[in-house]
Amino acid sequence: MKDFQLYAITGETFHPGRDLIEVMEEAIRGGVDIVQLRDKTSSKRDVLQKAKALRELTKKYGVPFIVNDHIDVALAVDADGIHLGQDDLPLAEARKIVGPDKIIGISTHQIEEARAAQAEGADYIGVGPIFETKSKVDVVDPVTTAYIQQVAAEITIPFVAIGGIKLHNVEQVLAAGASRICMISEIVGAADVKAVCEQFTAILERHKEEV
Ligand code: TZP
Ligand code: MG
Repeated sequence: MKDFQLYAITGETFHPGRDLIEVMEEAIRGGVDIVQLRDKTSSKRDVLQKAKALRELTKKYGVPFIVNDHIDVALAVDADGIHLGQDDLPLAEARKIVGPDKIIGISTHQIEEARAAQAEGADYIGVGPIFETKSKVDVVDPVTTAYIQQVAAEITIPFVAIGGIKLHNVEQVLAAGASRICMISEIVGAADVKAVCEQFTAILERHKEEV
């Protein structure tokens, strides 16, 4: 898969009154290089409509588009991949459905899950929640940056840190060994989405030069 560093997930509750596509376009223009549609409340039909619009947008900018949970929607709009949690369809079954070419990302909260995802052929893993987050209801306790260190030392597939990442704590995440970060609220809830993404991009680029 094409590598990425700044991953934005949708979260419409964080931008009331602002259009999803407008917000995500600003994020991409600020440096977001992979987008995920994550919608736990809308009807399948509404998820499909949003996925179609995001597919069009991401195609225009050449940015990979991932759908959370809804494998059928991902296939229907020809998304680049899907993202699954530990309670979703197991990776092997999901792979049978989407075929060899789609990206499959798996959320992990402990090293055993990371090892299993890698062994089963995940294209990338999510590592988190690093810090406290209000964006996920059933979330486990923060895994802290110690989990990033563990993954960085052992796992060879790409991993992305997630959960409570903000401009004020991102340096801790990068110092622990992450080179890809994923956010909902800090990006889509920003007053100036593009500017925040530009700041994260600059921090990521600076960090790349330092390591
Ligand atoms: N998975 C682990 S934490 C999280 C997800 C989807 C929520 C991240 O949102 P935020 O607002 O960046 O903390
Ligand atoms: Mg899920």
